[in-house]
Amino acid sequence: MAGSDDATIQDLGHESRKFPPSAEFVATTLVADSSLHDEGRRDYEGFWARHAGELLSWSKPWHTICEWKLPFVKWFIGGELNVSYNCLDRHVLAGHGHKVAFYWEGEPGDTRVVTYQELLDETQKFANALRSLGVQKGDRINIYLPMIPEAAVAMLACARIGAAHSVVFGGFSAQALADRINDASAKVLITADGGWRRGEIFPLKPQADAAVEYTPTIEHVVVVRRGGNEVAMQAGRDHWYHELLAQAAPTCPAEPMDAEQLLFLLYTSGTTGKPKGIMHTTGGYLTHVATTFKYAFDHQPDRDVFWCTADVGWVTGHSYIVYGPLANGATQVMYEGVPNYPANDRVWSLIDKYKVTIFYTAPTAIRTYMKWGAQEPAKHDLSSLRLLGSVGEPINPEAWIWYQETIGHGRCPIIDTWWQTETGGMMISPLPGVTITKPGSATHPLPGIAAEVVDEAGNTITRGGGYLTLTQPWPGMLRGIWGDPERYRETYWSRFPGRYFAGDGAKLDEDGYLWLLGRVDDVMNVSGHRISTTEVESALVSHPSVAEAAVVGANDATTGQAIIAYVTLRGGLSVDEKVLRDHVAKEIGAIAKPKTIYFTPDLPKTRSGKIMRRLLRDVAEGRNLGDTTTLADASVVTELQRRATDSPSED
Ligand code: 7RM
Repeated sequence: MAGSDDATIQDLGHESRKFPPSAEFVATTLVADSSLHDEGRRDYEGFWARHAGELLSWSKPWHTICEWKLPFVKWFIGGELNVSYNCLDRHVLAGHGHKVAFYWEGEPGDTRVVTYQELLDETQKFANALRSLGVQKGDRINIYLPMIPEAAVAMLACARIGAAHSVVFGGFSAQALADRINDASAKVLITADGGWRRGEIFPLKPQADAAVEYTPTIEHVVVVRRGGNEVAMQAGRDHWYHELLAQAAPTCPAEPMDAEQLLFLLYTSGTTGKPKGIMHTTGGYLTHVATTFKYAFDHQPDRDVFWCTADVGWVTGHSYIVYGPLANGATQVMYEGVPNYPANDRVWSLIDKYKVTIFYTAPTAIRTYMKWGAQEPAKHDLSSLRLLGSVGEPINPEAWIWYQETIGHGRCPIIDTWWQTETGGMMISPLPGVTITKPGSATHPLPGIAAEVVDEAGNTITRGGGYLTLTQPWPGMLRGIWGDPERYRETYWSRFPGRYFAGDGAKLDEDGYLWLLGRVDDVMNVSGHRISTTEVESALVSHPSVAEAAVVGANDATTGQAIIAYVTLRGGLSVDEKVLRDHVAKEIGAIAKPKTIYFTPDLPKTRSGKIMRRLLRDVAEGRNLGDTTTLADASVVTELQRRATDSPSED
């Protein structure tokens, strides 16, 4: 039996399919050779400095590229720039004012086309409006909005005048909003009457009102009219966005900001305790997201229409809807609602309608589309697509292959992009014109990024499973946790001295490819074997009847932990529990065979779509559930708890 002290994480999965980019893709890609990777390896500071200079406009040059006093970093010291100028003004000044920034589509089907000129005009007015409410450089502003263009305007207006924004996802409760406002001591809250979701209005202003009861620092509330639902407006405190804009002066010159000026806070809940306000600053962050947007998506401004399905409330929306794409002058689709309104083919109909060329979504969404069936995408012409991306969780090889064949028709490279709120932008991903991809592997660090897998003792390993660490600073790196430098050091820099570690397991295969293995808190220990949830889940999902699976280790008297699986089947299919257990044994070995499999129509997920294994462990071990408010649908676990007390195989 392997001792659990020196055991890292076992390497069970095997996936040998390889996909080089097609000759057709390579013919027009931005990068088709190893030059970027080589440059980044030779001199990572020089690599990022070159892109900072080439992709952004600076009003004052930096004197020092990078100052690294572990664990605190500064990039482009002495340099000045304005993020909103870089995302708007310079494109308009270059003659691209008529270019579409957003093809916006509301859930009910209403549409707006917003050009760069219009986005700049509205941002300037709203920046003036914020100033008229007393907002000054250095203040914090909360944003609590649906997916509407005003969300981007609000973020860019803050950036224009040097106020830091803190966006809270519109699906979060009044309590969650109040906690985040109070932690940041925000002065203004920007919200809407309501937005559309699943064919109905979800009210936001009443939630905002309930939050503001407990937030003494909020002086003003700005309300965008979107839902048209009746709302109460408190005189002196609450203001309609459109009324403020009507009174605002049309020009607001972009103020130069220090490269290390705080651009935003974004709260992540982490596994325990109070949410952390992750801090991102100006010059390094924009360099990171602009560079990765351009090269990982192979973005070419005169041919591409980009669609990222994330919400602006998550880091993916900040980096790859607002800052990365707009800094590159991209044309995007922005969609307000759910993917199954009015029917299960809404996403594919939007790709067809707007001729989307680059599509970026999450594995949880892909597995849901698989469950809904291939007939849905088949109703639409998806031939405009040339590149597909994935983010948020490990993508199982089976889902990867479905994405590649059924959505990409074998034509589109897939980039599986690993990164975190804390990293600001992508870290590990294929370069689509260069990397030979393997289904389920995020492949290699991007140019200018360095990662290593280490064992329990922190020694670098070159083969097998362990802990993913980052070994040199990068420009989009978090600058800290708002108000808590000690927690910053403790959370990210203490487990492996000198290395950044934020909780993910990973393995290196015989070709040096990285495979993400999920959060290390989720790793199971069965008879001393440390088994990753990701590999068992991928084995389950590789069975033709399985759409989605979550596995957890539950206390077991004989084996320490036993593997318990929760499985969702593809539409209309059924399968015997034993067949699935044997399938896992055949795919990755008898040690990984689930002891029990529960069939369930849904899995508990966070509101950003990540499977909540901690809750499933609580269910499996018969514990009372703690806080379930961060769940997308809390009824799922109640149902699972009920079933856990029944006989599992009767489902
Ligand atoms: C962008 C985002 C971060 C955590 C991260 C991982 C997981 C994200 C991938 C992934 C495997 C991926 N930010 N994760 N992308 N795991 N492959 N391509 O999701 O802060 O919300 O989450 O998400 O565990 O640590 S996040």
